[in-house]
Amino acid sequence: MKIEKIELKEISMPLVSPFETSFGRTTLRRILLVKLFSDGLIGYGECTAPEHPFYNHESIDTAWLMISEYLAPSLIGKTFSHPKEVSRFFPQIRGHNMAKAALETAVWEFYAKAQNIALSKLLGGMLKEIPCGVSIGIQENIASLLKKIEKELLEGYRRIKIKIKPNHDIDLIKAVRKEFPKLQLMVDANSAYTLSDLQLLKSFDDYNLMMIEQPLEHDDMIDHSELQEKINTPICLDESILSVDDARRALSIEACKIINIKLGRVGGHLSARRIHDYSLARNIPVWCGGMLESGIGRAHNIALSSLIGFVLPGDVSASSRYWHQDIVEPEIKITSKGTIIVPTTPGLGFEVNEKRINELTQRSKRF
Ligand code: OSB
Ligand code: MG
Repeated sequence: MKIEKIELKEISMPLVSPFETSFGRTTLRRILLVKLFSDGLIGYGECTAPEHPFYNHESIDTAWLMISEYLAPSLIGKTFSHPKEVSRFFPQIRGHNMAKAALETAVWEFYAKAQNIALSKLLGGMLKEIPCGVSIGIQENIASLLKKIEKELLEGYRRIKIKIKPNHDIDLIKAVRKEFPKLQLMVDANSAYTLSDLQLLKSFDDYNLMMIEQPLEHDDMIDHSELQEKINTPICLDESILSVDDARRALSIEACKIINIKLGRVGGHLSARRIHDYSLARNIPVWCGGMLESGIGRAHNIALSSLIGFVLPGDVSASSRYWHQDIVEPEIKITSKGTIIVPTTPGLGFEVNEKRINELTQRSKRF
């Protein structure tokens, strides 16, 4: 299979409601889309890099640069027999996994279409529907957080994740727990704490949290290991895990008990599947994280989540939570059981609305 042409587009999509984490607030998503052409087929990928380099070192602008200057040119005209080979064609660039994943995932989608099978099937996914949770950003006050949780539970979501940061933590946890004693609840700090917050983090143990996601520095497994030894709440690593080697290192020092797998952060489907397989073999539960994706990235997340190790509900939820109108059809919906049905049609299993994409396009480039 020869990659004949690559198209890169930046689209701009306003979020239905702003999303706030410990590192900032997003109201408008700038999203980079990749379209690969070969043998009359198209493969779609999405770059999950955010607008600013606050979650990790990448931003949409660094990804645009990496893809245009290094990654896309290295793939043009190359022939491959399986998407596993894609990274071999990339130049030796350190990091920039989200930029790489945009292309890598597009190749998988494209290959699934060429084989006339669903991407989930190509990846080896067995689950027919996936359990879904929601990630709720930092709200104005506790009352609006409780209201939002109630609404999501009515929609059918099975687990609620709330974002916390210093001075926006224990009071929220207490209030949510009091209102919803049986709720599957977890918190995500996005690296907002240090070991000096040990007493506070230890106090979370009283609230039966499923896990605390990335409490400490994005690149510090040693401190997470020390923290995990001292608290009962399982630690889930997000930012710290960029590869299966990171997963191996983290588990070898018990820096976490759960791993959040994000396609962009780990560099694509091959790496995501390796982390999944490694964790599964060690009875470490994994779940699929989200980066406020459009329908294309979301559909990739659904396919990934069909692997059997994804036993915990992911941050993969319905299009309507993010967008007034998504760029795929039909929109991604959840069932009354709080699941998403894994599509069985070839590739991503959703139609891409090119007309809508064109309306949203801010810049584009062809290779
Ligand atoms: O840490 O999981 C995170 C969004 C942007 C950056 C980081 C994170 C998130 C989310 C949202 O939690 C997940 C989603 O709903 O897509
Ligand atoms: Mg997170």
